[in-house]
Amino acid sequence: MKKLRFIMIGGFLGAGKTTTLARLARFYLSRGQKIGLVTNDQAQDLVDTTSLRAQGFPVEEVPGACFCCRFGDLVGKVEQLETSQRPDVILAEPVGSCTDLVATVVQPLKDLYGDRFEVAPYPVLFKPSHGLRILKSAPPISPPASGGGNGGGFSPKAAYIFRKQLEEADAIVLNRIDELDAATLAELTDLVHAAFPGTPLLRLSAKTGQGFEALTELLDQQGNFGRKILDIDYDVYAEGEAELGWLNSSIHVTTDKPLSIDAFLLDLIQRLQNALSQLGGEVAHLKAIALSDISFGVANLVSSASRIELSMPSRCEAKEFDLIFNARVALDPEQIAQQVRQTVTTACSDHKATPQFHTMQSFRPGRPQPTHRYATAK
Ligand SMILES: Nc1nc2c(ncn2[C@@H]2O[C@H](COP(=O)(O)OP(=O)(O)OP(=O)(O)O)[C@@H](O)[C@H]2O)c(=O)[nH]1
Ligand SMILES: [Mg+2]
Repeated sequence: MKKLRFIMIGGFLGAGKTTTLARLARFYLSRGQKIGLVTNDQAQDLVDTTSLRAQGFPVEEVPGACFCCRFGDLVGKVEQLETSQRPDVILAEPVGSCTDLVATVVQPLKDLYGDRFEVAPYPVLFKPSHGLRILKSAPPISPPASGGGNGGGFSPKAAYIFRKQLEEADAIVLNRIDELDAATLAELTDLVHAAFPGTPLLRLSAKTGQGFEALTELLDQQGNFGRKILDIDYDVYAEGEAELGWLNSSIHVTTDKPLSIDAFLLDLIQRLQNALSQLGGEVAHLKAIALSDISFGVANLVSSASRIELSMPSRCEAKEFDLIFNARVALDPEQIAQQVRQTVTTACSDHKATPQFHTMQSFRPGRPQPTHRYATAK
């Protein structure tokens, strides 16, 4: 029986994983292969699951904790996709604050399910907006002492996660090259080579497709990949993750007159960017999807200093839509929840709309407790 190809794309929050997976999904479909996607988050109401489904892809979600802590659920969701889609390729997106995935996901998949799954090389996306600042700062004493140092807007412990994610990659994929000038690209290339010597570096724009062929060639490779077991301090990892406030919320919005979904989304994220920057919380990723009967739109902000992007314009007006909102910000989750509630309420009022809050979960991610952890590579 032909084995199912399992592809996981890592990278920090907002690095471009979902954009890359959607491009890969379209690529494999165009090659005549069937696909299934698995998303993952600390909680339910995930923008990525909704947006990938809205794009027409078959998606299963593992909510509640990262793949490593819900390994059985990950396998269960892959099996569900096997039954419903008969896929040739599974595309999986781990939580962007999660690391140690080689020891806790890749190795167990190879060892326990090697007769059924064929695990592809593990690429990790590099996010320039935070990565440049993190790699430019002095290399951390590993693990970092609390306080001091430059975490690229985050604490040194959150920056520790960023570095560890790249350390376990079979290849580092420098994303967003469409936005980088030649000097920055050269600087980032040097910084990555210096920090992770020996790891192949690919350059990609998940948005435009530039450099995409090198990624698909890498993912097609056979060989003994996924063997970089991290030397990692779980206390620092857990503390770094817990410094990020998490919020997932779903809201139903109604108006008397049709409202431009795109203008509303942009305005909402803009207001939140302003409110959060006043509180001093570095944004890892703010994302919102609005779904009406006829279309959907997605807006994103990937760092406090970045420009807001309408990554998927809806180009429609609607009198009613569902809004799913996800925030990952280095701030007290209670404060994020308060800001989101207040901002959605005032934005709706200014747009003569009425919000109905269905769910709002805000928390700090709990300590990762992997189902399996392989200390050495098989
Ligand atoms: N300019 C540019 N923008 C990109 C590129 N790749 C992703 N983006 C944008 O970056 C934002 C975040 O992309 P996502 O694919 O959602 O990132 P992610 O890693 O899945 O984020 P999380 O799931 O929250 O960790 C979106 O606005 C994308 O449109 C790229 O190559 N170039
Ligand atoms: Mg994503």
